[in-house]
Amino acid sequence: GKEKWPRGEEKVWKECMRDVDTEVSSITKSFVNHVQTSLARQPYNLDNLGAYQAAALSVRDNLLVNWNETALQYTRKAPKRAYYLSLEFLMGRTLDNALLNLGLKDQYSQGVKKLGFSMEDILDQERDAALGNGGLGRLAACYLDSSASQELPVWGYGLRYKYGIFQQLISPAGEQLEAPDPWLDNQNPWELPRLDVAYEVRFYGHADRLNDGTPRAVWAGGQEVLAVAYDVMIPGCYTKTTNNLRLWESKPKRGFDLNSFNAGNYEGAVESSNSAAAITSVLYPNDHTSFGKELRLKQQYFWTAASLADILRRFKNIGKPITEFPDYVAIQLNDTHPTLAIPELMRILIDEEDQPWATAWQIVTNTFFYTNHTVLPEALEKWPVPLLEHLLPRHLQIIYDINLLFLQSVEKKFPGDRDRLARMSLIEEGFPKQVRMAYLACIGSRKVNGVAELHSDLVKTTILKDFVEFEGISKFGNVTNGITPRRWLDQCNPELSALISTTLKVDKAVWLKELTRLEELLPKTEDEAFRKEWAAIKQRNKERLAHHVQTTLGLTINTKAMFDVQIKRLHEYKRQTLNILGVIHRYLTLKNMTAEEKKKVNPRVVFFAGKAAPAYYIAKLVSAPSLPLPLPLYFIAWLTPFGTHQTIRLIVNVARIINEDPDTKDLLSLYFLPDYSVSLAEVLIPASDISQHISTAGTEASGTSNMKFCLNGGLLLGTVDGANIEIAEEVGESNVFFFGHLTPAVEDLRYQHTYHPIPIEEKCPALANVLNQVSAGLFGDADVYEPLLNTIRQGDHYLLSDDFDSYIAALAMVDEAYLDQTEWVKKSIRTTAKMGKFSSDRAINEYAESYWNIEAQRIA
Ligand code: 9GP
Repeated sequence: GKEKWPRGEEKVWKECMRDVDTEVSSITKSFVNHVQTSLARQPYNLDNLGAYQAAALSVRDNLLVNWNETALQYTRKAPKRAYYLSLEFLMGRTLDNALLNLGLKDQYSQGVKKLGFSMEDILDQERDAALGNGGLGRLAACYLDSSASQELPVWGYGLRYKYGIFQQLISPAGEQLEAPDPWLDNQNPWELPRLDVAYEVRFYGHADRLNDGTPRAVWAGGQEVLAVAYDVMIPGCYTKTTNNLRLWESKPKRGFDLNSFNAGNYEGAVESSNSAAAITSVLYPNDHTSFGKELRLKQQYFWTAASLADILRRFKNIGKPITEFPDYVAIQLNDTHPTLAIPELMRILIDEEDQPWATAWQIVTNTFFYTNHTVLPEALEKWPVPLLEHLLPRHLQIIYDINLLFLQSVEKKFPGDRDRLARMSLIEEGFPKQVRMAYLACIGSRKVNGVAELHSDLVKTTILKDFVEFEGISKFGNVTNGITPRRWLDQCNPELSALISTTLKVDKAVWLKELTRLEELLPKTEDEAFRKEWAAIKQRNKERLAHHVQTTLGLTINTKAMFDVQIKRLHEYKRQTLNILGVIHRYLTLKNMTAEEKKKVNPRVVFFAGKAAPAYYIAKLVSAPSLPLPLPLYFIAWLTPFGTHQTIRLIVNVARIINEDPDTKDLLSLYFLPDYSVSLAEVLIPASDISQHISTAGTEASGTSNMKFCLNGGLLLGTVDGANIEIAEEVGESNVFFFGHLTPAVEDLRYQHTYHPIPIEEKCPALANVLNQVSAGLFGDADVYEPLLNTIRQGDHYLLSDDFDSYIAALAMVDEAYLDQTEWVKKSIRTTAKMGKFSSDRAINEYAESYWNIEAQRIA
């Protein structure tokens, strides 16, 4: 018979189960309880960190009430669920977000005040959860917030890295130094260790086909590692729905090897335990570069295998036949990183569930969905066949089988087209042969999408062109990225959020989930009092940023100036170099101006922040000259991140000179803010007047910070690229500042650079002059910058010399527009008002409806 539930007296259980605390008195009580018991501390020695921990634990109790309820209802109703597999979740801080989503920020602020603390100080104690590099990981975090807010049954799966993205320090000379990010050192109140949820994951060993008329094989031997679950609660905004982000930690299957220990081999005894723990020790700090490192492949398999085992176990509890798997499960592959899930599910279905090949393939190709986030060739993942064979021998067999059947069907459709077969093969010929993960993700998925219109078109016409011809266009779509307005407006810009609620005469609980209602702000562009209030909020946000810089770096910023911001990962294609060369051009121009002319100039403060991929030892400036010289210089810039390190160095050294120059310092200053993070972005974005998104056309898949700035009323200066294009469509081209060549021109220009180069002095004298000044040592360290400058003088893969003049012209248009403050503020209001499309709620609903086929579940 079925076990009685609950055990004991149901009445007693029910009486004791708590609800969410909403009264200030119960909030203070739970806070003090946690101080007393969970933290074992006394009221008289409680510091801000302790207060943060107590507040967090108390909020967590509330989240858990909803989280349990959500899990229970999902289990009872067994709706189709979606799983978002991402190697990165760039969550940032949690406390403020949780308080706002629960609608309890005011009550908690009052509560902690009664106990002698300020909410601001408490919030400031929290460390960012920085388990991501940039846009891709932050997008995953926004999608979790939107899934919960839209009451969609979506779980995230990722890795619990011991060290997140490195901390960036900038030496006085402008070098980026990297320190590890021990974010778990103070304990993490937001995670729940689930030591009971653990799976064994195998590596290495050997795979033997049974050859018994079935496709089955046995994979045995090698190393087994344990994946242990840590759950992170994801609260929706003003709803009970609280979803889960499950992060895996690697552990040795056995603590240590007793045989080695007994034989006196002490190092050997702990070796396997160390190598198991290493798998989830650190986030790879490169986006847009695939390195083919064994540890990275281990991370990918460890995570996909554990996640699939967990998803399968949950599916099996429903008691349906395995062929119905895709009716209950949709799995989203965030970039190619989780592509091994495709052969892994094949392996499980064939070797463990004893399914015929065709049935297994049918299940797989109805379960997975693949999002591509870049078309940059150096970012497209390829794994060397020998490495795969060594680490995952059974998976390589399966990949070969998938490839064989796939190429047979291509041959059938395009008989005799050998070139096509070679182009489309999952295996790239060469030394060594490599597996093309994007192709595997594509053919193993039900649908494929890019992340903005232009990018999705490029995916279809470039990297996956053959696959579109073979599989038909309907498999390929677009879901333009989005951002959560909870964190990126309500939380980071509370004054603007409050003004919007008053103006719209509706509670933020409504418009934050129906962001197109911002359009109702449009008539207010004509209301002078409103414009004044709008401008005053921007000004106070600028002062808040200045205060932050003053207290953290001891620098004083001119808050009367226009704030011009470029914050993102450093990368050649994002062209921070173009920006700093533009700053130098402005400086040189100012130096040549008369006092009279200067009076007409509007002061400008330029901010940069962002991390460069660590150079480790290969690409530090010392070793750069020893690189193989026959390679074109731009290619070296791809292979090694030294270019971006030099850009940081140039920014820092230019800042040092111009911020001290009495001729210009009131009109132009420049700051590189170290250690860019989600929390820093929350202070920078609301303070920006203009932000720069200036990638070479066709290289930035979408960009999402562009959306954040615009939502906060900052105007956009950018190229016709990624989501900039759709932002301009929404807000109107007259409200953005566009420049530069368009995507279709890029290839021709690159061809010209290679085969008909024009000396830069001829092609772009203004840029040549700037480069020559740097070479002449105006900012010191002339030799140091030479390789960077030469990538522009020769090759110029990212077309700085083609776009420089129009960039300078666009900057001048920004200056001009800013002089008319009334018009500027109107543009700013219009921009915010038209950003509704870019809510991640819209994006996640598109995935839910057109891709995953899942429905919202009301948690009563
Ligand atoms: O470079 C893209 C960025 O443009 C996009 O906004 C983000 C989220 O879709 O993904 C980035 N891609 C990667 O980080 C690596 O593919």
